Amino acid sequence: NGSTTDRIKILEKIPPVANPQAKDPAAIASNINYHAHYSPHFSPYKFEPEQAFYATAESVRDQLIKQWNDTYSHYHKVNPKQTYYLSMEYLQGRALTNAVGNLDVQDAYANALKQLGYALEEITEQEKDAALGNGGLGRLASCFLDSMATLSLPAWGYGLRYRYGLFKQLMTKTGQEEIAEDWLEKFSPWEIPRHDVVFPIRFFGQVEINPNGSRKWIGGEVIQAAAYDVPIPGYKTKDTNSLRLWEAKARAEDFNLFEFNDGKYESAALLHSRICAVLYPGDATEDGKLLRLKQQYFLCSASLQDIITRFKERLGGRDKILWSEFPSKVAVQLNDTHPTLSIPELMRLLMDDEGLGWDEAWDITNRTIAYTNHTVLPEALEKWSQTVMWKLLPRHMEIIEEIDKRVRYTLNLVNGVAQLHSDILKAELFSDYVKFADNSELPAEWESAKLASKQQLANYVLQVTGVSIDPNSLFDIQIKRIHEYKRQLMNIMGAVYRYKKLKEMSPEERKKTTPRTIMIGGKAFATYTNAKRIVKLVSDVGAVVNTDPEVNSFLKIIFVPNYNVSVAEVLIPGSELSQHISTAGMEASGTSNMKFALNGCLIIGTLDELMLKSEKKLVKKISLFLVQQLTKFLGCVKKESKDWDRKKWTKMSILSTAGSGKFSSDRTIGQYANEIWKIDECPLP
Ligand code: B1H
Repeated sequence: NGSTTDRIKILEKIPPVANPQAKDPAAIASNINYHAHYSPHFSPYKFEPEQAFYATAESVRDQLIKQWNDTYSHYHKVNPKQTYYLSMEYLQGRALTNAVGNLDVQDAYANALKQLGYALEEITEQEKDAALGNGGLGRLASCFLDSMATLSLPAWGYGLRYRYGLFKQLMTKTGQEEIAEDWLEKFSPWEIPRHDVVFPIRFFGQVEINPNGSRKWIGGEVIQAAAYDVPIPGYKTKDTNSLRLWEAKARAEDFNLFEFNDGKYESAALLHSRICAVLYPGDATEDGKLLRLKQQYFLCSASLQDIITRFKERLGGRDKILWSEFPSKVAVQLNDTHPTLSIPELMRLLMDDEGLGWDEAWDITNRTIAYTNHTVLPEALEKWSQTVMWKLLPRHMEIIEEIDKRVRYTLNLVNGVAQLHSDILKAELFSDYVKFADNSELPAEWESAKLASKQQLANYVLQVTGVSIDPNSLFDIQIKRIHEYKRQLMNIMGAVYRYKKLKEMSPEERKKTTPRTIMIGGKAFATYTNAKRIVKLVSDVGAVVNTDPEVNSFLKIIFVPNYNVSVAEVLIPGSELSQHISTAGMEASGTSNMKFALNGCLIIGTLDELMLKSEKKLVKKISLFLVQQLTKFLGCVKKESKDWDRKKWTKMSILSTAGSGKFSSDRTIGQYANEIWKIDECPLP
């Protein structure tokens, strides 16, 4: 915590040396200092935590760039079948923490920064989360990228470079307030603009029919998709893949200077360049906006043009293109329906640009593209009127109608994100874990690790809410987007019930209960009134309970503001019990449940298998009936608090972690690679 002058003095003692492959702490410190001097983004003579973050990030990027380039050349040479993951959302979180962890240089960097007068944690905290997604679907995409690199799979992600990601949630007296999150405000040290990778994207216009019967989409408005690449390092591997994010740009020739001089600043070209301005902050909400459709088409068209270009580049000098080879070189995975325009777009590119016939193009498209479904909520199925579609994408509508005509009666297999696994814990596998759980030293070490994480979480809660919580109380957590079907309302009603019961008890009776801290966090879609009322209710209930001296050493209720990836990284390790209580049949899988379980947290969840008839009816109509199951929920909560005993908890916690291997995204991606994409690993030699 030195002063500005102290920091500059330290810096002056360390020689700035450009050394991209620096390994030992002293050399790394010199490389960080080099970036502070020679990659300047700030006024000179400053080395505050912010400047130190950018210099450190650039030093880590140095480490990544060589293996990133090597990976690219290696794929180019070997020309393996490659997967392309298309997603409208990625929730990457903080890249610096992830990169030093994956490169296994955490200690070296911590040490180097110590020489520069900083703690690594202080520096990593400077980074803004890249929040280009809403919730589980976006975070899953990011976990998948991580696993693809970790498993040395030739696989890239494609997405959009939104200027504004998911909003920042501020808690005020009136509840949630949304603040624009400008993650690119300064700049991102992790993205590399590829000025040589640019594709035209057309909107509107009309279909021209040639004398030979072939069709061509012409006219309308054309903008440009420009590529920005983000390196994706794998864990303990040299393979470094790419997340390619597209940015919309107006073409210089479309920028009408005369109009601009006439005061018409809103020219079509300028309007279109706003396509990537903002992420749609809806999570499973209905959205019929034209801009969203444009965003989706923009992602599909740019990515497929890029994929086809790479396919041609890798023909290895052969001038004849064998299109039948395309599916043995390319697999495209669609993250939910959002990028489904990829299907008619690939058909259009193959037929209209490459001259293939329908049957061949359809066969290639079928063998190339796969789709994952993430939800059964009807309001999440985006719909656009045919009028809008015909206007914006006339050629695609022709193709879509033809596909509809041809496949209307065939049943397609789709891929979901969950399966009810009855054989998760095989008896023999289990018995080994039980020996561990009963081992005399492990439970004590386990408990002290959990307590340390709880202490960190308590510090964080104090810092962001001003409320002090007891690390020895039971930490009971529910964090996810706020939605009626996720039943945060039932959880907070349970907390109110708990409060009332405590109030009725004598001081002696109270002392016999397990002190508990209930934490709820999540963002509500800005126009989702009921969700915002739930946020307000949780924070109001907390204000009453936390200031009631009679009970507040037995119960605290916290609304954790601005839930995002880096907040999750503090909350999940510190959890002992977590709530996954969506109405039966509504949650495709949930993903934080798996992260909690992996971190030794016990979970309360809805058992979809036992969906009751009465509840099935409820599913059809999400409304305030949502708390009908409160009595049942409280029964479950009561049982769990009566049974609470530390020894038993620890054993269950160890078994929970031990049984979580199945839920690693490495396992998921391994299976996708074998069963769907049919790709092999392609590790750097
Ligand atoms: C999930 C979405 C989603 N499913 C529409 N669907 C969106 C739909 O902005 N939109 O329009 C955004 C997101 N998100 C989640 O995916 C499911 O609710 C979870 O149950 C599932 O675990 C997760 C990952 O598969």
